Amino acid sequence: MKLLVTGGAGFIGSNFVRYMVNKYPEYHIVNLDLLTYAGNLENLKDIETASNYTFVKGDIADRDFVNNLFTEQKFDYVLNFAAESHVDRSITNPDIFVQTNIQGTQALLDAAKNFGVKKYLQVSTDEVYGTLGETGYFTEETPLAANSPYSASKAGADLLVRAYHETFGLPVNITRCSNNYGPFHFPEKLIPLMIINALHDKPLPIYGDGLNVRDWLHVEDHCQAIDLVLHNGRNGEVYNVGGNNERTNIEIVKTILKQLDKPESLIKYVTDRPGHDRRYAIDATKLRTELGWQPKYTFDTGIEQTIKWYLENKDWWENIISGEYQSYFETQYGNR
Ligand code: NAD
Ligand code: TDX
Repeated sequence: MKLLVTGGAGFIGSNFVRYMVNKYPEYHIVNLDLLTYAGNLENLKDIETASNYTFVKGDIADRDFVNNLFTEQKFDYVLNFAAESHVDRSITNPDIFVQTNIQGTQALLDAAKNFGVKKYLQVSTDEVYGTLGETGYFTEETPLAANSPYSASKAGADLLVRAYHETFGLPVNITRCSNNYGPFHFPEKLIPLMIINALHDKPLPIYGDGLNVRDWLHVEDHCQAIDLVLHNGRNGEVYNVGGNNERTNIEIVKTILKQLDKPESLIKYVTDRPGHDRRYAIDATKLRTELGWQPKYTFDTGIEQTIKWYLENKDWWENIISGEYQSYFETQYGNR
């Protein structure tokens, strides 16, 4: 069984590659990644020499490249994690989001169709459903109502996946997951950014009133969900993945400060994100009842493990924040 995992050098992709390489020694995992600012082979140091793992550098939106890869190698499964993933970057530079997230997905779908893969799995997001008010949950039937260029590009990709199933009979699944956290999370995202800033006694920028709600899921629980959908998901179905861990952003930041024994005076309220979705909350009943998914972490155990990981892996994030990311960080928050 040969799996193509795209975006396997990013946060969730690298956790998934590790999970699969260790769990299925009889499978061969090919990791295709462009190594953008968010891709980092350091994330996979511990398994890079495993006999059932290969890395290939390339762009999912480069049709010739993708076609050649599928001609050279016969993939049974394709799992597409590769994406531009950061909402704030999609506000300043939407073009690359359309290119990678929509055109890249289409190039992979064409290859999956033309080379007859057994399943194409698209890793999507709850952000395609837009925003919730104070009550209610996103189910798989919630209409798509994306609000950011990022989520619009993911919604466009989801519709292409659906269309390739309906029109061409391609075997597909889509997973829509809530906010992930855990080891190897890139430090532009809320939780790692706050941990690292707090450790440096730097201000913690909270957008707006800090009362936006996200439904947090430990990345290992997400990996388990994708494994279940890959093997047992019904053809053509969407599965929501969420941990039932709704927290306001300010609660998250206060939890981190408390665990690091840092003062709340580091919190700095800054201009809100344009189009900032107010609340996300996932109903994962389908995944739990149909496929028997059970998350391993509560938010309390997960955040403790994550903070510990960042404390024990300073070299990993110091390398990242000392590079190109530093200038991004300064333009992003320097004048707020
Ligand atoms: P990430 O930004 O950490 O990683 C993305 C990876 O994709 C990087 O390794 C990057 O180099 C690679 N990549 C980017 N453009 C590429 C291209 N054109 N060709 C090949 N590789 C390319 O993202 P993440 O947080 O790990 O998210 C992975 C997937 O999960 C994305 O599709 C994202 O939309 C989805 N998702 C993420 C979350 C979350 O909370 N992080 C939640 C729900 C869904
Ligand atoms: O500095 C910050 N201050 C702040 O208040 C940052 C970076 C974020 N925030 C807020 C915005 C959000 O309400 O924290 C919340 C989480 O923000 P992000 O970490 O940027 O995540 P989010 O926008 O919710 O999107 C994430 O989850 C869904 C991923 O980046 C997406 O790829 C995924 O689809």
